[in-house]
Amino acid sequence: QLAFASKKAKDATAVAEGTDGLTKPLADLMGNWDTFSFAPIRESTVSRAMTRRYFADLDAHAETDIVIIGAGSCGLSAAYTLGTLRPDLRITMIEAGVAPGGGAWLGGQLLSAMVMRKPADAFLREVGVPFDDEGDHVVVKHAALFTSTVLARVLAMDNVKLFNATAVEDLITRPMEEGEGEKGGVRIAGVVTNWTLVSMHHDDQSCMDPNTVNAPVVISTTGHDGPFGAFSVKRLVSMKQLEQLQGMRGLDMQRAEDAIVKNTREIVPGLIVGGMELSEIDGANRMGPTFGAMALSGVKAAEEAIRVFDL
Ligand code: AHZ
Repeated sequence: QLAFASKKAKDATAVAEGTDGLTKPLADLMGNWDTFSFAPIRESTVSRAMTRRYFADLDAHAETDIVIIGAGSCGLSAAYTLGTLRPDLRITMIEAGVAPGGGAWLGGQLLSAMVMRKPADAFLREVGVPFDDEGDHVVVKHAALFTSTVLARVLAMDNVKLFNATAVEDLITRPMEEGEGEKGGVRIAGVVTNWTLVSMHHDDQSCMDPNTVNAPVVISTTGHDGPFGAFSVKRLVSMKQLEQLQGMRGLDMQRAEDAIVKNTREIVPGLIVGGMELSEIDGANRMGPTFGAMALSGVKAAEEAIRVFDL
């Protein structure tokens, strides 16, 4: 204990001297709190700093290369892969929640650790998420470590913009061109968006018309059916592009994860579906708290998106 206490004291001195892994500017601040003051600012400067950037982003992303709907574990993995492989593409992520991450802030129930079956450890290595190797599977000590690391890597990319608290309310469609598919079929040409609070209040406020984002490729990863989930596939049924949804089946970890990765694909021209949203189309099992399929379905969705984009 004594040894530990004296190490802490030594560390504190080292920090003040800026020699303990902290940057010199931060170390210089420490111990000077009595004379401390922030640089001056006017409130309007803060407003303009935010509004100028947000509206410039809305302007730039009104025409984009790829839209990803949903920033859960699958959507984030798709964004990481796409953003890394194709820095030339403009990638627009739209997430209904204020907090991106979907169900991946906990490993399962209220438990922290996140399990991934091999070979999904390749994705963790790529992104730089540490894990315990347990043989056939690996364990990240906290799901939030996975989500925050992938999120940080994605948000740092110049070619990715995340619009959170923004819901996709509809899909933009065009009639399929000849030879593209069956008569009456559509291709997806973008998404219709609104701020989530607006979307949630269409019934008790007068309808506020939405905004649009044009894109030749959309990846939908909105999770299984729920208050917000399975958005695009449900819309495909209501616009008669899919006959019906098979509905997600009961839990079978072994089958579910393989099926989700294998079935990640373009469902109608221009729309790729990944993650648990897929289980609703195909009647695939759920896997419960194992996340390898979400990461690798995201990787496959990104690969598919590049293929479709390059056609
Ligand atoms: O907020 C949703 C979440 O963050 C978002 N989303 C849904 N509808 C949207 C819409 N517009 C914009 N209309 C929307 N965003 O999509 C995200 C979905 O994340 P998720 O974690 O629910 O789905 P996922 O497929 O990435 O991961 C599924 C994780 C699961 S569920 C499960 C089981 O039930 O057995 N097992 C696993 C591993």
